[in-house]
Amino acid sequence: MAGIALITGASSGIGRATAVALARAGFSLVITGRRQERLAALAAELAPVPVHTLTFDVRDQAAVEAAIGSLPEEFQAIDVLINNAGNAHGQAPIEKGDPKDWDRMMDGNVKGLLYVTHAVLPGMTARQRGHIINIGSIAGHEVYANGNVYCASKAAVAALSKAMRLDLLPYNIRVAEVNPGLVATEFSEVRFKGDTSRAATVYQGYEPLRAEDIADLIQFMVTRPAHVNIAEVLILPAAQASATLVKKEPVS
Ligand code: NDP
Ligand code: 8X3
Repeated sequence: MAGIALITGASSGIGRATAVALARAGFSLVITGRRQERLAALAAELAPVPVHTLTFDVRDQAAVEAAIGSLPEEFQAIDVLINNAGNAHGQAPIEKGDPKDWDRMMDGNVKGLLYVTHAVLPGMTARQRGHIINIGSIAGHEVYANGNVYCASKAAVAALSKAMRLDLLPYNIRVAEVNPGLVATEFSEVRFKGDTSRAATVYQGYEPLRAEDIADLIQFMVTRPAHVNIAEVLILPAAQASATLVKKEPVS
């Protein structure tokens, strides 16, 4: 067995694909999200790989602590933490933004990542080993118009990834940040609050990344020898050159 990996946001997109890839690579899994039925279906699909599901909202610190504290003994020694849960909510100029959306993004993408990390770290520091991969974004390194709070939340992930790498060095815990560009998942449906046709236009006229492309990268990163830390990666569709420059063909 390669170890135990806990993946947040495994009910969809990048987290789900990462669960599939790491199961194939020999990891036992703890998969988390709010949609229990999806997690249960994924666990059944991955059988006989040992998979434990945990249902919680990463914004609820008490729920995060209780869920991770409830892990059965055979899933407690987490080797790899993939801090993936997160979303954008809305895309509007700052003066028209909805503070409820701002809360969802800062509480989920930033504080949620911190809460999960806080719950997992005592075991990693005690064992003097671990590997944490934070899913940032190109948006955390390049602000774009109307991206304001989402970009800020991912800039915080970038700062926290660097800070965690410094602070956790004494414990032999590797910390890395993966920064995808455009990946076709449920991300835009969530951002545009269920407007599927608007969401679809984000991925039209070029070939976006697939969740499996990010999962491939993560699998590669977590299976490097213990002395190797691929600390920061920007991964883009070939048609994307920056947060806003995408070579699109006209859609007929
Ligand atoms: P999806 O919407 O497909 O998946 C998001 C996942 O996060 C779901 O499993 C969802 O689970 C979980 N999640 C969201 N909010 C919470 C919450 N409050 N509590 C618990 N779980 C939560 O999007 P992606 O797979 O694309 O997104 C995954 C990560 O990748 C995010 O951090 C996103 O910012 C980042 N990213 C995405 C890019 C893209 O273009 N798609 C590009 C760059 C980064 P559930 O709803 O069941 O709780
Ligand atoms: C998701 C990619 O460009 O929509 O982080 O911000 S983008």
